[in-house]
Amino acid sequence: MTTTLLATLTDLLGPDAVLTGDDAQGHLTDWSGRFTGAALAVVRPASTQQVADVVRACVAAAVAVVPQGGLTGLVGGAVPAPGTDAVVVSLTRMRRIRELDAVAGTVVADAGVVLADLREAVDAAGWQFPISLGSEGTATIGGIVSTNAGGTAVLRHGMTRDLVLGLEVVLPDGRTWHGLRTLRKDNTGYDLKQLFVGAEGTLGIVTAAALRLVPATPHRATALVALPDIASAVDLLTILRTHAGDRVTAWEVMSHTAFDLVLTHLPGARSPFDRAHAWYGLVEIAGTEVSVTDQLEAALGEAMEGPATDAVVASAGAQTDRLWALREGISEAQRVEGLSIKHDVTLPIDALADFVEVTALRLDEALPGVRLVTYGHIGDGNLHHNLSGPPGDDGALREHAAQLTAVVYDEVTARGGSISAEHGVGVLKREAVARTKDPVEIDLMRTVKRALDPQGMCNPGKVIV
Ligand code: 2HG
Ligand code: ZN
Repeated sequence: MTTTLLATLTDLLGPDAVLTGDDAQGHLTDWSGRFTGAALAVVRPASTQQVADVVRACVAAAVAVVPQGGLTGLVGGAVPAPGTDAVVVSLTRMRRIRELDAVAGTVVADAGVVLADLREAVDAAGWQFPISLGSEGTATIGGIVSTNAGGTAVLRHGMTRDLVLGLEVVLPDGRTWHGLRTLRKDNTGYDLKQLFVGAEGTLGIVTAAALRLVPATPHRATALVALPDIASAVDLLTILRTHAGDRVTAWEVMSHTAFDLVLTHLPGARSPFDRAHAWYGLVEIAGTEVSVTDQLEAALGEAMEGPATDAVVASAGAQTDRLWALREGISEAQRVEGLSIKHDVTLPIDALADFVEVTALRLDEALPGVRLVTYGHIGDGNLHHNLSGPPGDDGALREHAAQLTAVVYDEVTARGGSISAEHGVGVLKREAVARTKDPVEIDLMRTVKRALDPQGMCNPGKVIV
């Protein structure tokens, strides 16, 4: 059966687009290195028609498909789950921007278009696509839609979900739903596109998306702020909003542990401060007027009388990039440091300080010396409350991982938070989600999955168990 399926796929796509053995390896481990799967083959279709042909061939052979973008999701959503005999469908050859409407402010792009390429094309047309990720040079449009990606500008512009106007999806039975409408208003029944956003490929394969753009904000003012604690970061958000309203585009926070890892591992990284601080915040205010810099300076002037202990405003584009590199380098720096246990969580903003304090104590009790690498999108209540082992002792971290994660999830749930803020569920969190979500919600999710994919053809073993 397998040989027949491989022959059929080769007939459909050509030999260069069907990878097996060593050629497939690059598609079977995600960016974090933590998730590796095995596949019958990795296929690289070049069109929606070819994706549909692949799905139909796999359905006929009763072999599941695993859709794949840039492999930067970090929860194991885009490599086959352990024990599945699947065909990986990489969308990365489908990289055409089909249409960019500079009057309406919409773009239609293939699933394999790299996010940074889309952002560049949109910028050139005088608009902005505001999903901004450290991984945007690799992440794809199909991937960000399928995972409902967040990033650093959610505070102002929302998650990917808020920017999707329409989708084209190859369904688990091989039919194609041509839902690429760019209408702002369409109230003709269930909002089907939203089912596929964040479904991580478990309900079908997103092959293209119609996206809403936002007006360009050519003037950006950026500062790195030193803070004594996380409560001060929350207070500062209020001050920033008083001065700049919805022009506050990013408000990111980093613990000194996270910041120091970047200084250690990112070539050329340097702190702009002459001494170390407990916490750091990165703020960006953006708009169409030059006055964004005045607004930032006025806000920081007020902050220096209260929550902030020091601040540096970027004076030029190059310095802005250097400050952002300190924030966006954390994930990579933690990877270079060794094993990391990731907790991408969200809480009500006023619960963050207590959450950080209580978990720090409980985690250190569970594994003395464990390092809390806390950072994230504090404006959204979203922390990456990640752990690194005691220096040189990844073994202890591996051994205690389940217990440590239970502590974090426990404290998140007790405060009405969510155990996955922006990276989704994949294989990493499927059991925890099934355990912690309202049983009615889980039941509805299973009902939707059964209705759209009764044979379990699309990305088995992900999201729901
Ligand atoms: C970030 O905010 C990303 O930098 C990555 O969401 C988070 O690596 C991580 O845990
Ligand atoms: Zn993040």
